Amino acid sequence: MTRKTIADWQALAEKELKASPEKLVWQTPEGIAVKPLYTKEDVQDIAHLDSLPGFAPFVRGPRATMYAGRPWTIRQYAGFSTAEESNAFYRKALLAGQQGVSVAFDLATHRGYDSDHPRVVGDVGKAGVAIDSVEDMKILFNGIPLQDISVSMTMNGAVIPILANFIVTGEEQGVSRAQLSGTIQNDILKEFMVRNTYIYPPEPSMRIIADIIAYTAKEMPRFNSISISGYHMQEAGATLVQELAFTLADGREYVRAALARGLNVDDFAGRLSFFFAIGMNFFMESAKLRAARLLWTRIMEEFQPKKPSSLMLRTHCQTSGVSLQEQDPYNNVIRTAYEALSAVLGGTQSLHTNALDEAIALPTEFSARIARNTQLILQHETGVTKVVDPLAGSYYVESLTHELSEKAWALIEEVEAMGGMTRAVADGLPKRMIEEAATRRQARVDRGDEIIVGVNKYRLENEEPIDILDIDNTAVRNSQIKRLEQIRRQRDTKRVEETLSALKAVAESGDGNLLEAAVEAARARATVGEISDAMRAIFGDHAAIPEVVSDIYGPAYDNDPEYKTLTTRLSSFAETTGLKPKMLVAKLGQDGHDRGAKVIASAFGDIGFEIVAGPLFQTPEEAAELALAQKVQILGMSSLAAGHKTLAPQLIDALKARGAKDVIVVVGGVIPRQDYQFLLDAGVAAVFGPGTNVLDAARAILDLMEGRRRNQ
Ligand code: MLC
Ligand code: 5AD
Repeated sequence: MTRKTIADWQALAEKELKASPEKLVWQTPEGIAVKPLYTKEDVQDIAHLDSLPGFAPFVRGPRATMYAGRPWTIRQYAGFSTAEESNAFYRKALLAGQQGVSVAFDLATHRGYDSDHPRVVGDVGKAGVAIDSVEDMKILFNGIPLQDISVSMTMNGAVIPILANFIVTGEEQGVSRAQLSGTIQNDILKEFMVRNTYIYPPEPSMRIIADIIAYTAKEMPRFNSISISGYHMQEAGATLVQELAFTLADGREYVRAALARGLNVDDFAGRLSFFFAIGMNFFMESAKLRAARLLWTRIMEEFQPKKPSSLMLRTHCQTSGVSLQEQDPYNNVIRTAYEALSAVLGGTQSLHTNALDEAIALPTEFSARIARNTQLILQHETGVTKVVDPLAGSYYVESLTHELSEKAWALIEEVEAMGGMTRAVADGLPKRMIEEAATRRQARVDRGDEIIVGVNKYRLENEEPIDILDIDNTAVRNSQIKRLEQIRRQRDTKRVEETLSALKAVAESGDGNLLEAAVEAARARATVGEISDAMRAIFGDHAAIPEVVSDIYGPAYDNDPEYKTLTTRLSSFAETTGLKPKMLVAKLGQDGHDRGAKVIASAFGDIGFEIVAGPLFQTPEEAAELALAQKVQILGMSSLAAGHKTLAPQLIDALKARGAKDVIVVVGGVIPRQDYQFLLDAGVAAVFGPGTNVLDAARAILDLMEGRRRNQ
C-alpha cells in the first residue's frame, strides 16, 4: 500500500463533499480557523510537545502525577440566605462527597454594606449568604474544621473585612491563621471590567490586593492570596482568547503590585491561583487551560524566580453559567457534564459544576446533588483520573493549545503596550472588546447561526415548570438586623472606634497593613459595613460611567427582511409621534451583572431606539428620577440577582409618586416564570426571561408603545 498524503486526502474529501474541503473550515469567535483535519504536520514545530507534567512550562499539568496521585477538588460554590442555612447546606454537601467549601456571599456583603443599609433592601441573602460580622462567619463555619477543609471565598470588594472575619473565626475555633487553607478571590481588575462588585477606585483597590498578598505570604502559608479570574469575562461574553489574555495580564499586574510592595517573588508567587470558565467548545476549553499554564510560565520567567512553583499556574474551573438555559432545563445536566470533562482533560485543580436550574435561580438541594454527582461520577466511574493529560499528542488539541497561546500572547502584548492592565482597564479597552463579543454572540444566537438546543432550535411547545429555590429576603434581612442590633449592644464601643480609627490611619498614611488593622477591628466586632466605611472615608467610592457599543446588530442583520421591517416600523412610529422611542436601561440594587443590559442597550440602539444607559446600583427612586429627567417612554429594568420582586414594585411606585405613570416598565433577565404574574400585577408591562430573542423583545415593546398610543 502506498503511503497517502494530504493531497490524497484533499482529493478524496473533495469527492465526498462535491466541494472544496475549505468550506468546512470553522471560523471560531476567537478568530481561529479550525480545519476539518489535523495531522502530524500541524504539530511539527510546536516546542511544548516534549514537555512533561510537573515541569515548566507545565502544559501537561502542574503536578507530576496529576489526578493519578490526587484527583481535583470537588468544590461546589454555594451560599444563600442566612449563615445558619448555608452552614447546614455545606455540612450536608461535605458528607455527600464534596471535598472543599466555596462561599458565595450576597451582594450587600460584596459591596461592603451591612444588611440594614437602605441601599440593599432587595439584595440581602439573595444571591449568596449575608455576612455582617464575625458572629455570622462563626455560624457559617460551625462544625467545619478549618484546619482540614480548604475554604474558598469569592470576595473582591469587601475583601478586607471578610478575610479579617475569616481569620478571627479561625482563631476563635482554635485554628491559627498559619493553619488556614483556602483561597480568597481578591481580584479587583476583573471587577472593573466585568463583574462590578468593586467599592473603591482602582488605585487603593490595588493597594488592598498588595496588602493581602503581603499579609498572607507572611502569616498564612497554606492560603492562596488571590484567584485571578477569567471566569466572569467569559460569562460576560469574552472569547476564550480574551479570557486567557486579560486574566494572565491581570496576574502580571498583581505580581508587579506585590513586587512594588517590596516582596520577593518566591515568597508569594506559589500562592497565586487562577480561575477559568469552561464553556461548550469542548476541545478548545481543554486547550485553553494547557495554554494558560504555558503562558503563565512565560510571564513569570521575566521576574526570575528561583522556585519552580513560582512559575506554576494552578486553577479552579467552573462550568459555564451562560451556556445553561431556562428552556428544557434538564439539557443543562448534559451540557455541564461535557464542560466538566473538558475542564478535567485540561487539568484543573478544583472544579465547580453548575446546577440545572442555573438560568433561573440558585440551586435547590436536588439540583445541587445532581451537579455534585456529575463530578463524583467523573472522578470515580470513568477512569479519567488514571492517566495524566490524556489529550497530549492529539494533533488537534496540541495545535489549538499553540494557536490559543499565540493569539492570547499577542493580546497580552497589546495590553503591555498600553502600559499594563490597570491602564487598559482605566481606558476601558478590555470591557469594550468583551461587550462587543457578547453582543456579536447574542446576534448569532438570535439569527440561529449558533444553535442552542431547546432555545433557538427544537424548542418545546410546553415547558414543564421545575421546583426552584425561593428566598424570603425580608425574613433574612430582619434576622440579620436583629443580630446586628445585638452585636452593637454587646460590644465594647470604645474598642470598636479605636480599631476603626487605627484602620483609617493605615489607609490614610499608606504605612502598615490594611488587613492586619482590619483583623483588630473584626476582633472588636466592627461590622463588614463599618470596616468598609472606614476605608471609604479615605479611599472614596468608585463610580463607572456606562458605555454602550454600537453597530453590531445592524451589520449582523444586514439585508435581513425581518430586521428591515422592524427598523422601518420603528422609524414610522417616530415620524407619526414626532418622538424617537427612548428607553432607559436600568440596573437596580447591588446587582452588577450587566451583560444582558449592555447587549439590550447596544442592540436596541442599532435598531433605532434612543438609549439611556443607567448607572449601576441605582435605587428605584434614583432610576425613576433619571427616567423623568431623560423623558423616556420605556424603562427596561434588567435583573439578574433575584431582587426583582422587591425592586420592580418599588420602581413602579417611585414612578407613580413622581407623576410618571405613563412610562412603560418592562423587566428582563433571570426571572422565574413563577414570578411573571406577580410582576404583571405590580404594573410591569412585559417580562423577558432568559432565552428571549432580542428582536422579539423589541417588537413586543413597539407593540406596547403603539397600544398605549391608540388608547390615549
Ligand atoms: C495536588 N496535591 C498533590 C497532588 N495534586 N499532592 C501530591 N500529588 C498530587 N498529584 C496537593 C497540592 O500541592 C495541595 O497541597 C493539595 O494537594 C491540594 O491540591 P490543590 O491542587 O492545591 O487543590 P485545592 O486545595 O483545591 O486548591 C485549588 C486552587 C485554589 C489552587 C485552584 O485556589 C482553589 O481552591 N480555588 C477555588 C476557587 C473557587 O472556589 N472559586 C469560586 C469562584 S465562584 P499544598 O500543601 O501544596 O497546598 C465565582 C462566581 C461569582 O466567582 O461570580 O460569584
Ligand atoms: N450558589 C451557587 N452557585 C452560585 N453562583 C453564583 N452564586 C451562587 C450561589 N449563591 C454560580 C452560578 C453563576 C456563577 C457566577 O456562579 O453558576 O452563574
